[in-house]
Amino acid sequence: MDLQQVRNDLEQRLPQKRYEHVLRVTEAAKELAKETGVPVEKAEIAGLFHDYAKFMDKEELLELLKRDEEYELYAQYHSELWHAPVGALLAKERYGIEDEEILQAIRFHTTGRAGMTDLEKVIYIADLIEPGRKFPGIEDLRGRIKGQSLEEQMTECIQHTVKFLVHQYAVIFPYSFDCYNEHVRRRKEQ
Ligand code: DGI
Ligand code: FE
Ligand code: FE
Repeated sequence: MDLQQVRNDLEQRLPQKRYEHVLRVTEAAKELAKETGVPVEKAEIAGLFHDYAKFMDKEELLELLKRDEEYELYAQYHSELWHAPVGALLAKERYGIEDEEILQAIRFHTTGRAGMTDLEKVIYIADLIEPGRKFPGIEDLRGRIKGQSLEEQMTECIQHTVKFLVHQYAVIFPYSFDCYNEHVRRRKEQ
């Protein structure tokens, strides 16, 4: 796969700030992958494609989503979530990415899920904490996950997201809760 071509396509497709976010997520994901024994090449591809479908029209996203086996589920939730499964679909169709692990990492980068692979966690965490992210509590979150295992980092990150969503009375996608519950259960077992 010609990753330079992918970067050029992304630069054309996305607003500059979003493109820069994608590059920072990719770098953060490669670094975290290296630290945790996850294939760096896969992290790079998943990182580059994770927001591929961001900034498509809601109508276009919904049209593509209709071909997804979980269309009925996603259609009931906020359109902000749709770019993740649609990104995986387009990575497969337009770029011939067949690696299921990479496709799942793109698909679940927004919500997480129960039973995430290490690659999925790497992309989820990198997306949340890349150096350009500025939200209240980010410094605290970065501090808490520093030097922790991938599992611990993911627990902190999904807790942060669920807390943030609850705080704004957002409707929460069931997989986000599944992810949170699984991680908190595991922590209590330890
Ligand atoms: O695409 P990004 O901005 O880089 O980040 P993202 O894909 O992780 O998240 C996109 C948005 O989706 C972000 O504002 C948080 C929101 N989100 C994540 N999980 C849920 C959610 N929104 C709702 N309503 N429900 C969720 O479960
Ligand atoms: Fe995203
Ligand atoms: Fe992102």
